[in-house]
Amino acid sequence: MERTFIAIKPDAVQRGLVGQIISRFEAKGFTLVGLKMMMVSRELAEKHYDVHKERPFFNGLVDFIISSPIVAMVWEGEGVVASARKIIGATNPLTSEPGTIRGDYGISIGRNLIHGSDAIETAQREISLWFKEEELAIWEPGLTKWIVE
Ligand code: DAT
Ligand code: MG
Repeated sequence: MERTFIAIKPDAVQRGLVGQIISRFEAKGFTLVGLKMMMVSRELAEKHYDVHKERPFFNGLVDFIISSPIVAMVWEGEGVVASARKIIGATNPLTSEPGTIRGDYGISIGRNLIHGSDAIETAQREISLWFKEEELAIWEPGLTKWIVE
């Protein structure tokens, strides 16, 4: 089953948006299989954002991610990688559609509330970077037959 890595960033945790953000993925019908609140080490943040290491915003981004706790999650479901990106919205919250998380709650690209893997291969890399296999729950919600035909 397809899985994606989602992180609620420090700004959203500080603003008390954890519950509302988790609710959106639950309400959509995806399954939560991993969840932990944590302070992120600089090493992990740098590995996670490795593709951006040459970009001018890299150091500020890493400083931001390690500045305060985040909530790391793994969500499961058919098409979850692309669908979660739509639920999250465009990178710059000023251009994200209303109805998306970034479109509803943000105005600044450097405070865009949430991370979601951008492709299936990226999701696999990120899930194994952030979670040990035994931290993930393998379960099928009883509601699945009412959500997936
Ligand atoms: P996304 O998080 O939508 O996948 P990304 O992978 O291009 O976006 O960039 C990772 C994060 O880096 C993004 O969520 C916020 C930050 N970022 C991206 N572009 C930026 C910019 N031009 N200025 C400041 N921060 C930026
Ligand atoms: Mg990205």
